[in-house]
Amino acid sequence: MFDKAEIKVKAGGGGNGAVGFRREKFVPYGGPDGGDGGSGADIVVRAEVSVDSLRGYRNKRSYRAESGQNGGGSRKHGRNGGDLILAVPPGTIVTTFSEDGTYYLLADLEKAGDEVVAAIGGRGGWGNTHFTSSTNQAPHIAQRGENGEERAIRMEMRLIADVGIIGYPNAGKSTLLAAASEAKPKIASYPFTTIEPALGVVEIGLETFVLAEIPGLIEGAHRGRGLGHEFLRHAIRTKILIHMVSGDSDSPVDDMMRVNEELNLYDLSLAQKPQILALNKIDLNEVQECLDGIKKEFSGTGIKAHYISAATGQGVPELMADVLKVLKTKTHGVDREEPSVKVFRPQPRESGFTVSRVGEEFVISAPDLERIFAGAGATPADIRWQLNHQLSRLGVKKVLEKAGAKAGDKIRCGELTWEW
Ligand SMILES: Nc1nc2c(ncn2[C@@H]2O[C@H](COP(=O)(O)OP(=O)(O)OP(=O)(O)O)[C@@H](O)[C@H]2O)c(=O)[nH]1
Ligand SMILES: [Mg+2]
Repeated sequence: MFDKAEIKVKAGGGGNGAVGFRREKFVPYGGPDGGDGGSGADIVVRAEVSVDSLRGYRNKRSYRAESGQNGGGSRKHGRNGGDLILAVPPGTIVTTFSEDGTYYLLADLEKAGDEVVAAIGGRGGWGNTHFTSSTNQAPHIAQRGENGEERAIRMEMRLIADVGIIGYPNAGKSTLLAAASEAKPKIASYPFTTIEPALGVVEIGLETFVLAEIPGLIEGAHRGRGLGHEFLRHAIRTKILIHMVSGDSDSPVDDMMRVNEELNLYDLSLAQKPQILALNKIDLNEVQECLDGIKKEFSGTGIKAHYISAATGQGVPELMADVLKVLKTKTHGVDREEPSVKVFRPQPRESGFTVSRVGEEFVISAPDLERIFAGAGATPADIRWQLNHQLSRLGVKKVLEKAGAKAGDKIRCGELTWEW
């Protein structure tokens, strides 16, 4: 079972704005009519019922969305790119990670229809019609489209089981799963037989629930020892836990407490899930002999336990009936209130600017301004005048003057350099 994928996504870039003028008889430049560029497409990760694994993302690791088209004359707006939808199974968690290895959560796509924009498409650039003013009727500048966002994302699918079986290796989790459902997990007398969560459907009369073996849980699992770290996240989705301890252990009560401590260290919500304790292997003579002592110890802790033999099936129907009873109280309680479909929206990008002095030049860094470019046929004087005009419009002029810029000083912004 494949339940994790790491991919690269790149949203579409915005189309460039156009520098264009209406053609009119005897007027060298009719009014400006350069259209805006179209927006680049977003990359959206969406949970869909028709998808049941992340397997498809194992081979293709890199995704690009369509770019927006450039604007044209006659105010023709460039076509927007169509969003690229990456379908994943419900229960997928999307995280993104930066180069320094920090992960942060983008979204938890719990149900079908939940979606998140994993990479935002670039905005289209403004055509020259946006740069007119009362004093400048023939702007020769336009704006390039923004680059599409590029990200590395990780998608992880959480199993959605109602009930998880936890416990040390060899406790008999697989044996119980096999006894209670049609599942046929591998059973063997050595630890770590099960290396991936195994699922089965338990039927009781007309009612069913999904039971999952959460394998590999040992001390230090929360720090990545054993396999526990890999799988504890699956347990987070379950509503209740069957905590299995082996009756032939030196101290079943200690085992139980140590596993609970692991849960606590991994995630508090896991530790707070209702647990049903199942002491296993009561068919063994050695367990029978000390069963009274074990029962006393457990009742001393106030915990109600089921005493079972997963191998012979003794006590298993009673255990499952009890599980179903607790499950029903959980399902009809607060957990039932399903929120409506969630759509995660990324933060809008920052605009704004900074001015710094680099040697003789004043350098303006401003995402929106840096994308301004000069159209063909513009004279340097035109450009200088128009750019300076834009700077004052955006309030950059004041900041430049404060920084000491005087007429004739060199200003640089993106690829353009001109005189103040
Ligand atoms: N006598 C007896 N043996 C059992 C019982 N339940 C499980 N076993 C044995 O205990 C061993 C481990 O059982 P599994 O079901 O593989 O245990 P597990 O908890 O799934 O172990 P891992 O997957 O390795 O973590 C096997 O040899 C089983 O046959 C039981 O009720 N009685
Ligand atoms: Mg197992």
